[in-house]
Amino acid sequence: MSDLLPPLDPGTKIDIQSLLDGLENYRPRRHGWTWRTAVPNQKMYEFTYRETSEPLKQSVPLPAAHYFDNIDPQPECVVTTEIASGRPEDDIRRMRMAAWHGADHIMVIRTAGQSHIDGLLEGTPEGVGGIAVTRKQCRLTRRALDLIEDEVGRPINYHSYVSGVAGPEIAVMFAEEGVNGAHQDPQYNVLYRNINMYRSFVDAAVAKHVMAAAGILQIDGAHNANATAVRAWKVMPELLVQHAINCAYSVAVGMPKEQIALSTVPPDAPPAPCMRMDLPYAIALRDLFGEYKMRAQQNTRYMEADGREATVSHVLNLMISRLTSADIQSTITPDEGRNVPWHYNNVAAVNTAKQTLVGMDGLREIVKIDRENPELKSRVREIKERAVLFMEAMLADGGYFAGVEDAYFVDSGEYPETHDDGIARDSQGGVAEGTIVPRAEDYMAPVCHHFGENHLPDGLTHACDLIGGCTLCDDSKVPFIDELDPEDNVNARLAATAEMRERGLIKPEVEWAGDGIVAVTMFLPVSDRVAEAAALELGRSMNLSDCEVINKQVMHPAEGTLIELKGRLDVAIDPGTLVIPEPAEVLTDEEIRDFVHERGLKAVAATVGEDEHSVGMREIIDIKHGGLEKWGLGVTYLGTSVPVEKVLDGAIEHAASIVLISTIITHGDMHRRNMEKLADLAAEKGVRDRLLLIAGGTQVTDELARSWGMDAGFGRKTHGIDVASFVVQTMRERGM
Ligand code: Z97
Repeated sequence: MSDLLPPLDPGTKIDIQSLLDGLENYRPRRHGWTWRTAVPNQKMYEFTYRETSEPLKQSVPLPAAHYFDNIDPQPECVVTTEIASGRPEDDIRRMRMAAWHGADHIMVIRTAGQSHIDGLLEGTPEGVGGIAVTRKQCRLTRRALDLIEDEVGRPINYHSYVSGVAGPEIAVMFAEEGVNGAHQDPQYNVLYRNINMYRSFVDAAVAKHVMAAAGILQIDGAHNANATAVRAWKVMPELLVQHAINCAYSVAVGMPKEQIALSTVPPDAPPAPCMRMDLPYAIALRDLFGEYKMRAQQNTRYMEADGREATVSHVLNLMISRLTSADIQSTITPDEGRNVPWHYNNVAAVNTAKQTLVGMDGLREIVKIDRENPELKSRVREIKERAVLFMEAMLADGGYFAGVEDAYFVDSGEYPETHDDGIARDSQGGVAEGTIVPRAEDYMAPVCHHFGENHLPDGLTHACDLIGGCTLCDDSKVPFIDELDPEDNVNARLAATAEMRERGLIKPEVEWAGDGIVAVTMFLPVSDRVAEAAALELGRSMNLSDCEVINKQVMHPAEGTLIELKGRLDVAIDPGTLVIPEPAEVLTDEEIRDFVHERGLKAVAATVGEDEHSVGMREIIDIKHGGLEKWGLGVTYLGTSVPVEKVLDGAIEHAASIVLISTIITHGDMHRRNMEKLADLAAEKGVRDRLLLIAGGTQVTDELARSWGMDAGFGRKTHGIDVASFVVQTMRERGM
């Protein structure tokens, strides 16, 4: 029944409509979590990697990869991206982008407070700050990911959250729809969503049991204490306790240890001396929970609106992952603080993880944590001791539930120190209090993977034989309900952008198709409050609506402020109206170098006439700027304001086959006259055929230069590689 659509074409956008067609019959082709396949000592280009996995079939390598044969090594751990556009149809497109950069664990962020919805939602309503997790949304996403994983050649784990009063129902739906990973931690419900504590643990037992059966990897919620606490570095002992409670409870209700991942986050960020504070914690955690998986989450507690700052914190976190361990490396868009989770910010975060992990490949072999360092040793021990004391005291005080009533958790004191500012919950209160119904003596549920007492008839091996199969055993029984809301649904939203898609119109976008949002970076030479007001005004003069300053940073209180502004640009471009120049072919460094060496190619270069401008020419020549010298080309630079005759004499004297002249000044058509003169002189002296005459300058175009007797002309934005490629290609063509 898994009617797969035709494979994705890298040159074509994913067709959401075709994913919706026949969705009611679509079944996921795979269940359960998939790890990457590690390839020890993998060889790529001239390098051997220690900690990489099978490469992607198709991907976008890091920008610098073109220096290294475009390799795109992937770390051995799973890399997460969190996607929160609020619309499934746009989430999917972003998932495809992220997968091409190396994400293979895709979390959809749920709409704010979905935990409070006490049943399964239907349809694909638009969410706020994330998406409403519904069956249709899950199925649509999994169907898209099935295509995307074929495109990149690597399984992709789809992840969501099993929490709230509807937790067990959601767990069953996830099992049915092939969701591969989920957060599940009853402590999250209790502390952050004020759901009754007993109900949360009863629900968790049922949900975890189902997740275990479906092979869904579980991530706990301990990191939320770090993200919530007033002083995040004080909760380290408590984090260990939270992990311990969820691990032990999960194992007790039947979850295999290899399906249990700890959500661990380095609690601090600079300007705190974070490595010295976070590393002992990471070590203590791994000492105690070595038999479980580690999901290394990035610190979000101290994330501001500056992408650069967040990226550095992320890199420091990644270093901890490399020095200790991480089975899953999480990423957060590097601008959570400004709440603009945009397509390219997801990609930026995934690239930060990929770049840093690959850059630190094998680091552990040569840089070892000094476990004997007295400060480290005592701190690791201290964190563990504080956690044990926490646990012992809580037990003495009546156990977990009593502890929560006593506000043991998320206190900003480092246990046993307390600041009495923890979260207290009433065991007789909270959402869904008093809703636990004891099972009757003869309770019986004819479904598989049911948690707890179930009085099945004697001799029955499969509970669901009584009803001819349950949805977890018989796929065809999985229900589907289509959109219920006539306005808030994916088809209606797609209809609103249909014309744009059909005509191929181009609108800027950060989040939703056709949203028109652009971000403008500007430096304003005034203080920050004035800069903010001025930026909004400037945005309006740029024809942007809904302008908002999303980041500002003082460069100096009086000298100026850096501003990042977002706004909406309601303009669409018809690609049919665009004049798109053919890209000049650029050769590889190796090809150029070989050609230059074989022939010992030489060039003379000069700024001609009465022209003293030499910067442009030097950029084309100098090795420092990626100029012609880079490939071993011998360039004799004759200087500025050189008469054309001298340039030609120089070429003959140095046996050069390439003549580069540069002219910026165009008064009286000087540039034309110089080029024509050079071409005429070369012909007169009988050397025209063995020379390539090339002219450059800000006003020069290839067309003009050729019409004035040159072999080529290069204008603004030319790089050495463009000239070098032209030289090699032309010499080959002409048999020079
Ligand atoms: C992460 N950045 O990667 P609601 N259960 C747990 C959670 O942590 C969450 C929910 C449920 C984070 C993920 C925040 N986590 C984002 C343990 C949410 C979701 O529907 O928002 O109440 O629950 O871990």
